[in-house]
Amino acid sequence: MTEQQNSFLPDDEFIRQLLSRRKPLALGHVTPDADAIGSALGFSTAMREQGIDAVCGLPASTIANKLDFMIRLGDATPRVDRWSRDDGFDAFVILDTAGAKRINVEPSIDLVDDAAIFNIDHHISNTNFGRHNWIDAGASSTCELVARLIEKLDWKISQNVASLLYAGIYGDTAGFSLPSTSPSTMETAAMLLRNGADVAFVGEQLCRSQVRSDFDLLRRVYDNTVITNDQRIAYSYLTHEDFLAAGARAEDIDDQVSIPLALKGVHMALLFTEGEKDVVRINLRGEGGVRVVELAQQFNGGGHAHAAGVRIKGKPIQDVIDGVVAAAHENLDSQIAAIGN
Ligand SMILES: [Mn+2]
Repeated sequence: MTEQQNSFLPDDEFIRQLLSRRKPLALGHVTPDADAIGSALGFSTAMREQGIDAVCGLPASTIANKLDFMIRLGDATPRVDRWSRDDGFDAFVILDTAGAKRINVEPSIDLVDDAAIFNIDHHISNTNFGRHNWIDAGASSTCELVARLIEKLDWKISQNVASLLYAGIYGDTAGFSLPSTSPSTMETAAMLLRNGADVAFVGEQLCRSQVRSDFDLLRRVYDNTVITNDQRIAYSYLTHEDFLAAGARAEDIDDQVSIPLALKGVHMALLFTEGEKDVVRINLRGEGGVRVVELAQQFNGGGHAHAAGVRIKGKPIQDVIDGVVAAAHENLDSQIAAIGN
């Protein structure tokens, strides 16, 4: 995290350097969510509308079913699954990605140590890996940052760009319902609406368009939910067999942790998923001011204060559950002791 926690805009040098680039590649994080897709595809589309030859790196196979509509909104922008030096990119704009290792596209940008890397993000755990970093951990979403930047630059905001950025803000704030939602978030969303963001379409796509495999997966998340520690921790899990039975993929895990989190009285919710064989992903959420980023960091994960993630390879899912749930109990007990209730 930089000191610029409430900087609403990047500094002049960041903007000057960014505007001097003619062929940037915009990238997001692995297993991209609405904010990663919205910011990478929205910003690259906005750049193209300004005559900049921007390209978006976004492997099609990594997109969740329910976020396919965002790819269609950004269809006018060329997308690549990989990049190479021969492509002639003169900058990398990395969005919504806390560390260089989490970038969604191969090969690693470490290969180009002289590259102009622009890092735009709101994760508190961002490692400032760019040459130019604009990290605002007070922002609801990277899409909010991008929308502010485009507005400041006085660029045209097309209807599709407005919808992409709105979808990212909506996704990261769980429909404007998380503590990260600020007056600025609402103002930014209103600005996007004035530019044609399609609220009903985005809402339908994100909230009311489940394919059958996603629906069947949710059924299993409900069935597998366990409540512990005086009802204060709830977790659920999906084994690799659960994915196969539902016909779902690892990429289809998004905000299903909201199911154990939805229980009354739950302060901390965890979702363990084995979408890929022998890789367990954990989504962590805290409610009512409970933090989860330190718990995630204990297992080499990261994220935001109240929403974080972990990946653990090569361990049986039951061992991961046992270890992490035990650590979650200790962590929550110490947080409650510190608050004094
Ligand atoms: Mn985000």
